[in-house]
Amino acid sequence: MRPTARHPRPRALLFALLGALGVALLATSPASADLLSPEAGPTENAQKIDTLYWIVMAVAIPIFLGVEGALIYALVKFRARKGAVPAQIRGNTRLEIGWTVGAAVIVIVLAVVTFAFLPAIRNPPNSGPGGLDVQQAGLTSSPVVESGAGREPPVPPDGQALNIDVNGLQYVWRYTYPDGDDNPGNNVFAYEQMVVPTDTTVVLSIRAQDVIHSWWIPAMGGKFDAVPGYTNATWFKITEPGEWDGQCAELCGRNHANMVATVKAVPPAEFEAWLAGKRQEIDAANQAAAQQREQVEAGRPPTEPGG
Ligand SMILES: [Cu+2]
Repeated sequence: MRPTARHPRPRALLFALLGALGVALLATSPASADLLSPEAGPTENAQKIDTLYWIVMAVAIPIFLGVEGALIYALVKFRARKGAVPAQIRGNTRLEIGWTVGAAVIVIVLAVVTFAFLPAIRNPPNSGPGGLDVQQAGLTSSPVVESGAGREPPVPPDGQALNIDVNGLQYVWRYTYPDGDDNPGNNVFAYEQMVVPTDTTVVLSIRAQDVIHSWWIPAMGGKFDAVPGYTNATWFKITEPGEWDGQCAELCGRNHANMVATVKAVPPAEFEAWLAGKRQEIDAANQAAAQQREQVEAGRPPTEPGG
């Protein structure tokens, strides 16, 4: 049967499908962000991860091109031809020792470079001069409610960081802020959007209360498993105001795709105003709930809050 508009060739159909798949993949925003390396976001640890990635690439790409080039050259040059018999070579000690030692040296150099980078990726620095003074703001406590197994939150050299508790639940991220005391009952909390002060070292304790989730703001470098019964930790320090999007990166149920997150960095004064506003909102809601509870207990129908 000749191919017609109604019966296209299977191969054309395959190419069209592959093309559509390629366009779909490229159209997703993470794909167009940083094609070959992780995002180098607004925080030092993400930038260090990105730099390390490029150092490894600078070594790996020439090796890849060299090996593939030699392979393709040999495939073409020495391909089977009628009557031609290639030279029969067995072993070349110098060459074999050479590529074994060469490979070992490359691996050792990469390991040394990686270990040199690790401390700056793992350990948070102090807050900058324009950052929030957490001691003065009374936000030194750690709001982590649940203790158990896990990684201790990293501490900057001067011991001053804004500790935020990140809790993954189906299907939203909940952030609890410190309030200066160890009673977790009246801490300020927020969902989905995490507001943080600029130039301030922010340390996250990451956990989950139902199933496994994964905290992932690509620009902040790395994914962090949020596991029930285990507290994970990471940090960031953002110098300029801005907003960075993320997404739960562990399939956690049917609304996993909607489990998004944003980190919004604002100047310290704006952050404190936001925190105070949140506290008022939460207090007002608690009062309204208490009022309704009283009315229900007294047998009267509850009125709308504020009505
Ligand atoms: Cu999730």
